[in-house]
Order: sequence, then C-alpha cells, then structure tokens
Amino acid sequence: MSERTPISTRRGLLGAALGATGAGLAGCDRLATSPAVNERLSAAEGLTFHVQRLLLGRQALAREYPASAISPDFRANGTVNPDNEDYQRHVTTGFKDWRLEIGGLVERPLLLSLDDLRQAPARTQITRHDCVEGWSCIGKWRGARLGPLLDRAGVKPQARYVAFFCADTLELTLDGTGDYYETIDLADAHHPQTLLAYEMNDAPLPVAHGAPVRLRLERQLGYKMAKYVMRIELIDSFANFGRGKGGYWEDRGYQWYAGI
Ligand SMILES: Nc1nc2c(c(=O)[nH]1)N[C@H]1C(S)=C(S)[C@@H](COP(=O)(O)O)O[C@H]1N2
Ligand SMILES: [Mo]
Repeated sequence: MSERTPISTRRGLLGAALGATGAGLAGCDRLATSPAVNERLSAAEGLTFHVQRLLLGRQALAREYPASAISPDFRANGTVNPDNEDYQRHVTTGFKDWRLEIGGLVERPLLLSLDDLRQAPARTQITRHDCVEGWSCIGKWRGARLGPLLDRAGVKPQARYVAFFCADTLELTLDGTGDYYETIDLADAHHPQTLLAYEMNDAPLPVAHGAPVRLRLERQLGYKMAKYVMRIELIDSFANFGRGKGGYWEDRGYQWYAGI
C-alpha cells in the first residue's frame, strides 16, 4: 500500500484547472459533472501530462486502497466477451494453449504461457479504475510486472512504444479498423504498477474484464488498459496501426496520454 502526498497536491492543482471533477470518489460512482467537463478535460490534457511529470515524475505510484474499499460490483465496459472463434476456443480450454507473444523490436522474442506469466515477477495492488465516461470502481489486481518481462525480452534501442493487440473487434468499419489495440511509452511500461493482470479480486481474471490477461496502467484512464491481450509488440512508431493515433479510442478522438 502506498499513498503519497503529491497526489493531493496534483488533485488540488488539477481540480483548480478542471473544476474539481475527479476528487473524492468511492466505489463505482458516476461523476456528477456538467457536459462542459469533457471539453475542459480535453483542453487540460497537455496540462495533466506536464503536471504529472513536473510534480510526480514518471515513477510515482497511483493511490492504493485498503481491501474494504473494493467495489462489490466492478462494472465491465466495452467488449465483455470477444466474438472471435480463436478466443472462444481458448475460453473452453481454460487458456491452456494460449501463448502471449512479446515481439517486435526486442533481442529475444518471448512466447509465454499463463503459467509462465504467473511465475514472473508479480505485484498485487488495489486501485481505482476511472473510465472516461465518468464512472469509477475499485478493484484488486495481481499480475506480472511488464518492466521485468521487457527486460527479459531485451528492448532494442530503437523501440519507443509498447503496443497491445487484443482479441476483440469493437467496431468493424469500412477502412478495416476496429480491432482493439493500445500503445504506451516505455516509461509507463516500466512503472512499478504497470501489470499484465491475470487475477482480479483474488480470482482468475473473468472474461468480462479481459481474460486471460489485461493491462493495468494505473496512472491513466480506463481505455488505455487493454483487455484480452493476445500479442505485445515493441515498436518505434504507431503511425501504421489502426488509424495511426495509437489506440482504438485515440483513433476515435480520445487523447493518447490519458493521465489522471
Ligand atoms: N480489448 C478491450 N480492452 C478494453 C476495452 C474494450 O472494449 N476492449 N474497453 C476499455 C475501457 S473504455 C474501459 S473503461 C476498460 C473497462 O474495463 P472493465 O471491463 O474491466 O471495467 O477496459 C478498456 N479496455
Ligand atoms: Mo472507459
């Protein structure tokens, strides 16, 4: 558990900038905000990004909570059961043949089973998930820390981002995009709370929440936290994926850096 004073400093500062939108949430709450808030959030994105770096640095921890704060009913959002034959086959076999590839700009591509991930350096954390739509839930996550896995693979110097490719197509459009994917930078990838989570609330990660593994990236909004991760690639640019903005929702107008 770690709670650090700079969080409240940041909340205060951003609260002043945003009109106090995010503070004081407990459980799965809906933010009571005016429609103007999203616009102001968007305008303040650059501010969020710079304030986080200036006040907290990249490696400061997101707030963690006691077990008593865990939401009894953590909401599931977006895809809740990928409509994909391969994925459904993995569900029926308990993901025993599923392998996670970590490839792209690495010295030693990895092919990891769920057991391999369970044996990797792990972390458990109780954190609050904030969706851009305006609700929050608190959950307990356990997973393999992404940083050590990337070290094992040996990230090449040209690599700048980590891309996560998911099992689900959220919306199939004529331009051929619509598969869920996300990208984060290497600083966020090495953050101690950045996990490939395989457990939620002390049980195997349920399908609705991204089985067999989903990204936890606690300093950013929910849409960055790719569920149903099937493949990870180290890349130097995200210009050639989807519509080139670095993620499914980013391609549809959301900010690439969704700091909270
Ligand atoms: N693959 C995939 N990942 C996803 C989504 C999705 O639809 N597909 N939705 C995102 C959004 S907007 C949120 S808020 C969270 C929801 O996670 P949850 O279902 O565990 O609440 O997952 C994110 N990751
Ligand atoms: Mo979300």
